[in-house]
Amino acid sequence: MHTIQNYINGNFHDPVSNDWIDNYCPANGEIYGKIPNSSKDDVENAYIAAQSAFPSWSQTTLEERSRILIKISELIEENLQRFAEAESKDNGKPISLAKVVDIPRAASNFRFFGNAITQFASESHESIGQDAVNYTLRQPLGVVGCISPWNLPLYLFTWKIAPAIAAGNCVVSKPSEITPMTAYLLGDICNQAGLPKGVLNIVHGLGSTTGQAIIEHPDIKAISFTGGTTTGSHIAKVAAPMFKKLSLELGGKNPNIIFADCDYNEMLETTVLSSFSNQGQICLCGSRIFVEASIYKQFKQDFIAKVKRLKVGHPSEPDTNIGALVSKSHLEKVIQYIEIAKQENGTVLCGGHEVSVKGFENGYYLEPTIIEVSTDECRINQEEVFGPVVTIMPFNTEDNVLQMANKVKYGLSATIWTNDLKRTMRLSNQIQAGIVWVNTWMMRDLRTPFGGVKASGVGREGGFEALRFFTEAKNVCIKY
Ligand code: TXE
Repeated sequence: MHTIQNYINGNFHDPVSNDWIDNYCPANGEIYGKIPNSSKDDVENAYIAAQSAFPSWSQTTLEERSRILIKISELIEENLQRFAEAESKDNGKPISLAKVVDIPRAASNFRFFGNAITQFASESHESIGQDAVNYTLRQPLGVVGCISPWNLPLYLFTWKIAPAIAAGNCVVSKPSEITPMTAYLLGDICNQAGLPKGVLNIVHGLGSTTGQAIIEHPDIKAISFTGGTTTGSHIAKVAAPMFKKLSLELGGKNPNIIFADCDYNEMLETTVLSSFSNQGQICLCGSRIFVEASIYKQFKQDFIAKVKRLKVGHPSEPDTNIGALVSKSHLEKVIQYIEIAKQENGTVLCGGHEVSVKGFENGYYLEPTIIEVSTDECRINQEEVFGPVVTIMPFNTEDNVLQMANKVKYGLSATIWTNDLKRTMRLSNQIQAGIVWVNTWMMRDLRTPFGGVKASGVGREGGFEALRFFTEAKNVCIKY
């Protein structure tokens, strides 16, 4: 059993109230540790530490900030195995995935923003004929709040923290209570890298207690949040009357649109990944697959055959493709959606059942599941399941598939498979999404804007967008 503590002002602390919650291992369903359920008092202590660190950190040279961020990145890389094991144990994801995606990406986030801040520039406007010049200052906000989810724990936690710190802010952060471990380990790394005390504070606990205390705090100037749409909407209601800056990256129900003229084999390989990577628990997964009618039968046959070969197993086995879902309640939610689909006349083409992994019978395992639907309007096609479940259905025309692609409340990402350039341009322009991938999926360049439209959120992360979010623009006008 291990005990996770809050990281406040560079030190590790028990929660003031001595209130704890259990930490579960999804691979075997056992409690393997406890984490603080931090109260308002802990958040206040974190705030005070952050506020005290701000005057000095905001005046620290960009070179020095950059050096420290890059050092954090290097230390994460040096501890790759340890971090990957911790992430896999906490989340249930295959350790092989954590080693090549989650942890390297967390390191890249620090390296990227460590470099980006040295290139972040603002505008100057010469007011010709008025003997004046205007320039823009981009100043850090002060103390900001970062709240992250459980699906890509360290990856998404650092995606927020790195730009916040790089821009000169001090942070009160909360990882998901379901997957707190790697954020906890990060505290020690920050100390080793020489990050000054109080620049980053990590408080653990439930959304309704610790998270709520962060979003309600009157002096926390901005909230960067990734998580469910319902939670995002609640955060907006609480934070908006206090005029906090908000960046909300929420759910998705992303279309994967496959035309007959695509590179078939590449599409098939990638579609397996875009459907089931991380047990389908990525907001960018393509959970609604639309296939042009002329290749539908072939696709259905090949896709089922490939998915049946995926191995559901213990996350630490090197050949495991699908690990455990993150929690018992999440597993139950996903199973319930499969039942709803059946009631709505969906046909389960493969999967649909829990898996009992030998020796780990109480783990939260589920077969990768393909459901054929005859209408795009059923609940399984409209609501975010966030598990290893995709729907497939044929389409006849570009107009028809565009309409179906856009007829959901979400608008995070979309994938299009075609070799027709004009069609690519038409669809990319008209699809309601923040990110469109053509002939690929999840290819990321950290300079690009990242975020969604409609119920998938507001604001953009990534590159200079993130640095703009974490700074306030101030215009200075000088008459000479
Ligand atoms: O997320 P929550 P949940 C979707 C997915 C999933 C659903 C619910 O469909 O099934 O959301 O998941 C914190 N004030 N996504 O309930 O609650 C919480 O502690 C402040 C999509 O697990 O949104 C955690 O740190 N914070 C998604 C974070 O919010 C609060 C990733 C996210 O948890 C809070 C995860 C409050 N009142 C789930 N309540 C994506 N977009 O990638 C909760 N939190």
